[in-house]
Amino acid sequence: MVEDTICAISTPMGVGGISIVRMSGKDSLLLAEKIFRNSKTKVSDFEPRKLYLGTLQTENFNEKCLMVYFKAPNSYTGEDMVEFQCHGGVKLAEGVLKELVKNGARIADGGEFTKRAFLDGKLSLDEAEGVIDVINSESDSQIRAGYNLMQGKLKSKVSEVQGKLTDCLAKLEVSMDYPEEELEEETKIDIIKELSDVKIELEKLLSTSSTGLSIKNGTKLVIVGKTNVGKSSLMNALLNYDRAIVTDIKGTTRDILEENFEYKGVKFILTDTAGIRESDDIVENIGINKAKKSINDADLILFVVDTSEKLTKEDEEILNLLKNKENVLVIYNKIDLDCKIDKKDIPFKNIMEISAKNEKNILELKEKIYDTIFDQNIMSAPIMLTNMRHIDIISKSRDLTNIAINTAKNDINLDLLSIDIKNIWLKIGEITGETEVEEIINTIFSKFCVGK
Ligand SMILES: Nc1nc2c(ncn2[C@@H]2O[C@H](COP(=O)(O)OP(=O)(O)OP(=O)(O)O)[C@@H](O)[C@H]2O)c(=O)[nH]1
Ligand SMILES: [Mg+2]
Repeated sequence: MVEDTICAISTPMGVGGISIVRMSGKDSLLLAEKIFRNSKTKVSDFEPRKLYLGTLQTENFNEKCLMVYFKAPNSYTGEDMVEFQCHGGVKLAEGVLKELVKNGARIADGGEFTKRAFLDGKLSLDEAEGVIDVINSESDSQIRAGYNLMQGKLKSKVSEVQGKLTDCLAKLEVSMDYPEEELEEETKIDIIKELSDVKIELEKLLSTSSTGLSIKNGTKLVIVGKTNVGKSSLMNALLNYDRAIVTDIKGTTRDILEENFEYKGVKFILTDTAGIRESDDIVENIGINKAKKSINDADLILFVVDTSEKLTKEDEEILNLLKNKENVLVIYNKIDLDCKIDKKDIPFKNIMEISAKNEKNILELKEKIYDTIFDQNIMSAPIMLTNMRHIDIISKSRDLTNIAINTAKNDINLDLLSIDIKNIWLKIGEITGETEVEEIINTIFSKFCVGK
């Protein structure tokens, strides 16, 4: 149990309807008693989880606000907590905070409330990471993934795997205690089966990681093509407003333009680039080089081709740049005009026909992009790995499982097998924080905002 009482402004620092100032620690109620008055009830007699209207006295002003008390262990942090719901505004909230500090509270570090919840056993490490993911979400799917973590779905899976490993260890113990029973062979067969199941479970989780990371970080779409094919028109059509300048002058877009849009709850990061061509213009060439480089960052490359003109050597140069890529969607644009290209010259199978200018097939294109990137089975998987720390731990746990399976198969003694299995158990326990080192715990909580 931590000794001091911390305080922070938990709402953003700006003008708004309400500001919340919160405290956590054993002196929270005592401190509140010094500065808050309600006309009927003494603060020390306040019922937990009930809002009281009253006056908060500070050095420079009196604030009429609401107070709520949470009695340990039934609070977010697991400690005694008090929250004041004040009028919005930076100065006012700062005045309240100063008053709390004057009376003995300490200003909380970023994430310290959640860290206390973790130290009190209210949350596991992965659940706390879910909290930060929900707060930082920019799309519905990020919120869903964060909530799944926060609600302990990954934690349950970790416990399930650890349960299987504990079973294996118990069987090994029996076999080692009664060598005369000749259980050894049977035990090994049993354990190989259990470990193979664990491996399948871990691989199933790992198979969600690339989709999970696309959801967590946003999915990168890069529009490329030669000049004037309608890349910027396509960007505007996908965003549904005029973000990029469109003209019939070749080389209109010279720099990278980036903007986000959401489709089916997923955040897409859309990049428009300069048209690729031979140019003597220094500035344009910088843009063209940036365009070529951005191809490598894309989750999906939208290669725009103007069907109203024959293919040129610029189209061929781009085809050459894309030739070994699998993440290409060819977009035949300007289908409102006569088609002059031979589609056989473009060796990609994933194709969509549109008219960016007339906004024809734009919704269909969004659907195609979504279907190309996301596998429905993975999207509806109960657990999706969205966090590099978790992916790394699960991948190392899978490798350790392989090592243990080999040990079991290679007739090495049971003591060694038992050590291998314990290593998996400890590694996977790092996800929930059961077996995590302090340094990593501190890094995780330092990513939180103050007041959470
Ligand atoms: N008919 C027709 N014209 C289009 C279509 N899409 C774009 N255009 C026209 O093509 C011209 C070039 O469009 P942009 O969107 O600026 O082309 P871009 O590929 O961004 O060109 P750069 O920035 O120069 O590389 C403009 O005159 C657009 O109005 C379409 O679907 N049909
Ligand atoms: Mg453009």
